[in-house]
Amino acid sequence: MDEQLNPNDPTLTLTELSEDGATQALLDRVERESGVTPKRSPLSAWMRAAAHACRAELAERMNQTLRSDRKSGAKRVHYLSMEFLMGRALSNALAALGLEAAFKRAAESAGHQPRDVLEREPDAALGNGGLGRLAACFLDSMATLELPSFGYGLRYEYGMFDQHIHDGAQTEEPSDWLRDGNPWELHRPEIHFRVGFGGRVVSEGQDRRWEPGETLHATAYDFVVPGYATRRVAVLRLWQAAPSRPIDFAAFSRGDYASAGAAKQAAETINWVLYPDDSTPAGRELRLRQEYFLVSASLQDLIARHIADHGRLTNLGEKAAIHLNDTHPALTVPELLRLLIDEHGMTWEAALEQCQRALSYTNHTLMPEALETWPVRMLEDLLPRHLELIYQLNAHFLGHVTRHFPDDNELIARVSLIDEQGERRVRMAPLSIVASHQVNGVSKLHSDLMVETIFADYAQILPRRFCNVTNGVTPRRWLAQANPELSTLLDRRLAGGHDWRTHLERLAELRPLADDAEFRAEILAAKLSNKQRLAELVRRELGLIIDPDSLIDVHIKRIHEYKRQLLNILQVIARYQAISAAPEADWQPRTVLFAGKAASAYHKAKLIIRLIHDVARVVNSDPRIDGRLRVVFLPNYGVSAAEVIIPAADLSEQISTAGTEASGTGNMKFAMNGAMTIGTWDGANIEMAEAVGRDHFFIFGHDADEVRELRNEGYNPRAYVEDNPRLFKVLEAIASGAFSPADHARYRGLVDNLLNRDSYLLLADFAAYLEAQARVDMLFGQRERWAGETIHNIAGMGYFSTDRTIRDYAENIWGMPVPTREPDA
Ligand code: 26W
Repeated sequence: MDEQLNPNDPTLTLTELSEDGATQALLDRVERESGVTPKRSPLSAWMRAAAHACRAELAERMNQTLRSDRKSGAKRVHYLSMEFLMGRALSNALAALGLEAAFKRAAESAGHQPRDVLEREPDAALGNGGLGRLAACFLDSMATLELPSFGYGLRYEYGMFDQHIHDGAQTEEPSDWLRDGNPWELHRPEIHFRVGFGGRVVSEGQDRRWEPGETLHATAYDFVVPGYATRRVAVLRLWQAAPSRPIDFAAFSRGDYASAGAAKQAAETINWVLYPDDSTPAGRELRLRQEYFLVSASLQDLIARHIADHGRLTNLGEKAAIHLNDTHPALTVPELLRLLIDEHGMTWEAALEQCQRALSYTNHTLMPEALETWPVRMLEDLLPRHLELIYQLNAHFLGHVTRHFPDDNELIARVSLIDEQGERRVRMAPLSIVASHQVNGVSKLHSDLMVETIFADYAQILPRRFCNVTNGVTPRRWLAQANPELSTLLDRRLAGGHDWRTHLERLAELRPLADDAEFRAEILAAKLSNKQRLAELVRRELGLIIDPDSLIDVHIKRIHEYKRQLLNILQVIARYQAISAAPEADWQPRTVLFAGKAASAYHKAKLIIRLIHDVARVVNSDPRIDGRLRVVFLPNYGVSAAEVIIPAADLSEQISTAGTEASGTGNMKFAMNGAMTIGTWDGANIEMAEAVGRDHFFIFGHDADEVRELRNEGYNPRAYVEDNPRLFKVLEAIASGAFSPADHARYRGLVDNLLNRDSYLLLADFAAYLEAQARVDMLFGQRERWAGETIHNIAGMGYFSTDRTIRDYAENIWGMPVPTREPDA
C-alpha cells in the first residue's frame, strides 16, 4: 500500500482501507442498499451488498488489467466454452481481495454468521459437470498466473436444471438463479454485435457475401474473476441475445400480442437453458443456434479488440490464442474464416493460416455418442455461407491427404469432414482438428486412446498435431476455501506457510509427516470436523442422521452408465446381505453417499437414481443393520454441495470402466482433501496413483487393454454370475423386487441388461471391487495407519493444480509462456 495513504480515509477503495475502515464501509454499504440498519437487513441483502462492494473493486482491477494489456500489446487467450460451472463467487472474491476479516467482523457485529450470508448466494450453475467446472478452475488459474485471458460463454437464464426427487425419482425444474438479479455481473450495453441466421449467399464478382434472413443483437455481461495474490483478473464475458426489434408494433396495435412478442421470445430462448433436450428437431436447432451465437459474438468481439490494439489482422494468430473447449464452439472455424475473408478482405490462404495459428481444441470424451455432428441440411438453412466454407476447407484437406496418401482411397473417404452415410452430416471434431494447430486430450491415457481410436486416421495424417495436457483443479477453491481446517494445518506445517495456494508442489513436504503421530491425529481431527459439517447438511436436507465416525464413502458425479454408480449399488447390496446374514460380526460402519444429476432424457440413468433410493429405504430402515450401513442420495448436486461433501469424504469412488473416463477432476479434489481413492486404472486415476504411490491407492478391476480383450473375445456377463454366488444373490434380489415391493418388475429390465449385455463390464469387475472394498474396511479399522495413507495422498497431489495445467497449455499450445513466481520461502 502507498505510504502516503491514510488507511481510514473514506474516499479510498475498500481494499486500500484498514480492516476497521473496511468493516465500517461494508456496514455502511449494507445500510445504504437495504434502507435499514445492518442488524435488520436480511441475509440476502447482506450478500448482495458484500458482492456489490467486491464487484466495484473487481471492475477497477478489470479496467487496469485491460489497460495494461492493451499498452503492452500482450498476446491473449480466449477460452470459448458452452459451460462455466462457477458456483458461488463471494467467498472467493473476499479471499482474493483480502476482505475476509472485515466481512467477518461486519457480519458478526450485526449478529450474523458469515457462513449464513455466504450461503444466500445462488450457485452460477452454467454447466453440466467436469468440462464446465474445469473451465471455471482454468479462469481462476489464468487470473492467478497473470495470463491475459478472456472466457467466452452464454448467459443462461436457467442454467443447469434443479434436481428434485419425488418418490425416489428425479424430476427437473428450471433453476431461476437470476430471479433476484445477479450482483456480480457488469452489463456492458456498449459492447454489442449483430449475429445473423438463415438467408442466402450472394456473389459479388469473385466474392461471396452472406445476407442473413434474420439478425439478433448480442450484448455482453462481464463477470470478473479475481486472481489470487495479484491485482490482475480474468474476464468471463457472457452473451445475451435480444431481437433486433423488440416488438412488432403493428401486431401489438392490432391486439395480437403473441405475434407482437414472437421475435423477442425467439431471441431470448437462446439464453434459456444449457443443452436443451435434443430429442426433437426444435431442440436440435436451438442448440445449433446457441453454439453459433456464442461463437459469432465472441469472435466479433475479439477481432474488434485486436484491430483497436494492433490496427491489422495479419498478426491475429500471433496475438490471439482461441481455444475450443470441446467441439461445442467448433463453428468458430467457418465463422473466423468468414469474418476474415468476407468482412475483412483476407485471401483464403491467409485466413486459413491465421485460423490455424490461433486455434486449438481440447477433446473431453471418447464416448462415440458425444461426438457432435450437424446435418448438412440444417447448416444449409441456418448458416449457408459457413457450409460453403466448410466444403472449401474439406476440399483443401482432402487434397492434402490425397497428395500424401495417394493410394489410400478408404482413408480419404474416412477422414472427410462430411459424413456421407445416411443423412449427410458435418463432423465437428474433425473440423476442429483440421483447423487447429494443436489438439489435446485431458489425461495421458485419454490422449493415447484418442490417437489410437477415435482420431487414429487424423493422427496418421497429422502426427504432430496431437498432445496431452492432464487436467487439474484450483487449490484456492478446492482446498483453501472448501477445507479451512486442513488449510490451517498446511499453513502451519509447510515451510512456505500460505504459499501452497500458488505453489501446490509444496504439498510433497508432507510425505515425511505420514509417520508423525501428532500430524496424523491433527489430520483425523480436521476430517472429523468436516464430517460433522456434512452430517449437519444431510440432516438439514433429508432429515437423516449419519454417523460422523462411520467411513464416509462418496460417489458424486453425473449419473452415467460408464461411471458405474450401478456397480457401487451392487456392492452396497452385497454388503447389506452380508450384514443381515451375520449381524453379530464386527462390521466397519459405513455411510455410502451418492449425488449427481441424470440428463433429463437419459432413462436408464434415472432408473439408477431410483434404485439407489429404493435400496436406501430398505437398508436404512432395517433394524438388523443398526446403523452399520447407511445409504444417502443428496439431491441437486452442484459446486456448493461438493465444497461440503468432498472435504468430509474418507473414500472417493472413481470406478468407471477402464478406458471411458477421459480424466476426472473430482478424483483430484478428493485426494487433495485427504480421501483415499478406490478406483479403476482409468483417466487421471493412473497419474494420481503414480504420483501418490500405487501402494497408497485402492486399484481394482480390468485395465483398458483387458477391457478391449474381453470385448474382442465376446464378453459373456453370465459367466461371472455362475462363478459368483454373492453376485447371483444381489442380482436376484434386485430382479425379484426385494427393493421395489410395490412394483416387482421395476428393475427386471436393468438386470436383464446386465446379464445379456453389460456394456460397461460391471459383472466382470464385481469380484475385484468387493475384494478392494474389503481392503478398505481393514485399513479403516486401523485409524492411525489410515491417516498416514491419506497424508501420502495429499502429499502426492501437487501436480494436479490447474496452475500447472494452464502453464502447460500456455507454453505448449497457446505460445504464451508464463513467468514463474518464486515461492515465498
Ligand atoms: C450434450 C453434449 C455434450 C457431450 C459431452 C456435452 C458435454 C460433453 C462433455 C464432453 C462431457 C464432460 O464434461 N466431459 C468430462 O470432461 C472433464 C474435464 O476434462 C473430464 O475430467 C471428464 O472425465 C469428462 O467426462
